[in-house]
Amino acid sequence: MTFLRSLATSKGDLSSITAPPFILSGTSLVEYSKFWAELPDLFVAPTMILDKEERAIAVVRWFIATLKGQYTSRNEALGSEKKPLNPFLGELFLGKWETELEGTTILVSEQVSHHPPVTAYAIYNDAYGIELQGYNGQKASLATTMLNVRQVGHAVLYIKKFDEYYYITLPTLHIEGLFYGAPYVELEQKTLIQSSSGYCASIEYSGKGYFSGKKNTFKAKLYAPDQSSLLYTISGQWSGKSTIVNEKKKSESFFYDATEHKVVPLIVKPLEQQAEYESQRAWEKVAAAVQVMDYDTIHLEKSKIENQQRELRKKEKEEGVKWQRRYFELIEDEGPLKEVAELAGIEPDEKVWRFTREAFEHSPDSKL
Ligand code: 0T9
Repeated sequence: MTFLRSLATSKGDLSSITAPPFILSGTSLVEYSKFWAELPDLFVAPTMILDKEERAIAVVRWFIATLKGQYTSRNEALGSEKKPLNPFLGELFLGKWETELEGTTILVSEQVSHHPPVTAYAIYNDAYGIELQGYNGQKASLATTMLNVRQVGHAVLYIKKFDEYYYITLPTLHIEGLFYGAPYVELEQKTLIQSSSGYCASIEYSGKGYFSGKKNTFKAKLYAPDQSSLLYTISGQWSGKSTIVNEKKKSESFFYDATEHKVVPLIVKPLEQQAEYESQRAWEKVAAAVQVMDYDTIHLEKSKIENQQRELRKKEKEEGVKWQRRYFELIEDEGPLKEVAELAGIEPDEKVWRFTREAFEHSPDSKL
C-alpha cells in the first residue's frame, strides 16, 4: 500500500518512489544505455550496405533488436521489472564490447541531470564508422492499474561513410502487473526513425490483444522519401519473430528472430580500477545489500551517497559555480539534425545533450 501510495504522489518523478525491497535493483539507470548495442553485429551492419533503402531496413532491424534487452531483460534475469538505482549527477558508466568481427565498440553513459533525471550516452565503433548518441528522461503518471511512462529525449545514429543521420524518437511505455508485485514493461504508441536520406520508419507498438493476441507486438512502416509511398511493412513481436512485406511485390519474408540472437556482454573494468564516480563502484555497497535484501544497509549506504551529493551542491552554490558535466554538453540544436527531425514532423528539443568526444579521449576514463 505504501508503495502504491508513493506511486500516486510521485508527481511524475519516478526517482522519488519508495519501492518495497523485493522490487529494488542494485543496478543504476545509467547502465541502461548499454541496451542500445548489445548486438554489435546488427549495430554496425548498416555501414556495410550501399543501397539507401536496404540500409534504412538494416537500421530498423538493429533498432527492433535492441528492444528485447531494453524492455524485457530484467524480467528474464530477475523475474520481474525492478526499480533501478537513481543515478547521481556526474555518475558514469563506461564499458566496451570486443567482438571478433566488429572489433571494439565503446560506451560512455553519464548522468547529466539529477532533477529531473536525464542520462546521456554515446556508443561508437570506429572500425566501422558508426556512432549512436542520445539522452533520455522519463515522465510518469499513475492510471488505475498501471504506471504510464513517457520518455523524453531522442537518439541519433550517424554513419560516417554516407554522412547519414537517423533521428530516433523513444516509445512511450507502461508498467503492468503492479498489483501482483510482478511489474513488467509493455510498449505503446510509436517510434519514428527519420533518416537524412529521406527514408522514414514509423513503428507502432501494442500489447496483448490489440493488433494480435500477443504481447510485445509491433508494426513498422517504411516510407520512401517525402512519404511518397509505403515500401515495406514489418510486423511481429519485438521479443520474438517478425516478418517483412515488400509492398510493391507483395512478397513476405523473414525479418528478425529475437530468440535466436545472443547478446554480447559489455566489458566493464573491475571495481578496483574504476573511478569513485563510476556507477558500479559508487553503488557497490548498496548493490551488495540489495542482493541480500538488507533494507537497513541499503538505506544507510544510499543516504551516504545522497548526503555527499547534497554537500557538493551546497558547496557549488556557496562558490557560485555550476557542476561541470564530464563528457556531454547542453547545446542549441542548430545542426543538420534539426532539419532531419523536422522532415518527420518531430518538434526537436530546443537544447540537446551532445557528446564531447575530445573531452572523453583526453581523460584517463577513456582507458577501457
Ligand atoms: C531507458 C528503459 C527506461 C530507461 C527505464 C520506467 C523505468 C525507468 C526507465 C525507459 C532505457 O533505454 C529503457 C527501460 C525500462 C524503464 C524502467 C522500467 C521501470 O519500471 C522503471 C521505473 C523507474 C520504476 O522502476 C518504477 C518502479 C516500479 C513500479 C517498477 C518496478
